Amino acid sequence: MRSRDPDALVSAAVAGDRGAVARLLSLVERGGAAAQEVGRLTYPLGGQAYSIGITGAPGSGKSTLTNRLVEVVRRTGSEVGVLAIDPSSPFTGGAILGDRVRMQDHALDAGVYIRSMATRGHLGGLALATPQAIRVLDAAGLPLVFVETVGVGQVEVEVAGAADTTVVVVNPGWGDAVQANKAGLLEVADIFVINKADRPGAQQARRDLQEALDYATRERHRPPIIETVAVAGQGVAELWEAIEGHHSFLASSGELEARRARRIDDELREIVARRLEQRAHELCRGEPFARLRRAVLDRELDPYGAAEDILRRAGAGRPGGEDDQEPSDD
Ligand SMILES: Nc1nc2c(ncn2[C@@H]2O[C@H](COP(=O)(O)OP(=O)(O)O)[C@@H](O)[C@H]2O)c(=O)[nH]1
Ligand SMILES: [Mg+2]
Repeated sequence: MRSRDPDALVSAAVAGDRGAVARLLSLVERGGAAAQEVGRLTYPLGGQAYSIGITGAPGSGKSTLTNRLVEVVRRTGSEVGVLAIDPSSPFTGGAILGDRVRMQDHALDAGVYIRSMATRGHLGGLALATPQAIRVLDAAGLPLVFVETVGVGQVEVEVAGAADTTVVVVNPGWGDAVQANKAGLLEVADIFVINKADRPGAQQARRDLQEALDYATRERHRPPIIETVAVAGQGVAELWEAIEGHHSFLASSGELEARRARRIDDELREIVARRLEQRAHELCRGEPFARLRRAVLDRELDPYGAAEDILRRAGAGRPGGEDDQEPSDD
């Protein structure tokens, strides 16, 4: 199956051709019209997959843990997909390779599909490419998808939080990072893992987390804290139980649907925002734009007036439309 035609690739992927899945993910990774076409074709076929985000600092043991979780899941007979999202520049090829090597435990298992993904070139980057990639695996019939992301920046945390269940991995002695990432990571964590529990400080890390969670008084499932030694497989079965427990909780409380609806809201807003941003760049160049800039520089027009002019010509009025009227004085 050498075709690059999205239609043919999707049919092949649905029929179980993993090479076609790989090529679809490459199209998603590259972005543009072909990626959009992949999304259009795969979306109606999906809706079955459950996604699990694994996030944490670089080196916290996400890949090792994911690898072990895949082992546990495979024992239940379920097929599984793994996406290792690499948010960084082309220069971190080594890190991607590292994940690939580690994941080679499963290289001969046809029930496991593993892929590292960079998202350069995708309009909207990680935040928009990741759900599209999950949809490819969903359409290909993989019922479970692990998504490994580095939980450092705002965008990465958002990506991690876009899974059905989000696992945040910390290490003993991670106190500083807890402080630094507190807001973002506490917000998205459904389950905390203290990995490398073979090292000193695991109890302190647990107390730190518990205290931080006490402050985050929100009406929701309080994230359980699981200790693991991923290199030895310790605690991994408990972690999988916690993931399944969270899944059941979401499904039975109706929160899974609510969550997915909120994610669609976020995604739609993001797509529209990216499109408008792109449109803004297109509108703010060329001859008519240069003339307006001249007028502003010559103080014939103020910047807002010039922007109105540009937007009017683009067929976009003021944001808020009729509601956006000045308050009257009476
Ligand atoms: N001592 C110890 N080392 C671990 C454990 N889990 C992972 N590591 C090691 O930590 C390093 C980083 O692990 P990796 O899974 O690549 O982390 P990632 O960057 O978060 O994906 C590797 O050298 C692992 O062997 C653990 O539970 N205990
Ligand atoms: Mg990794």
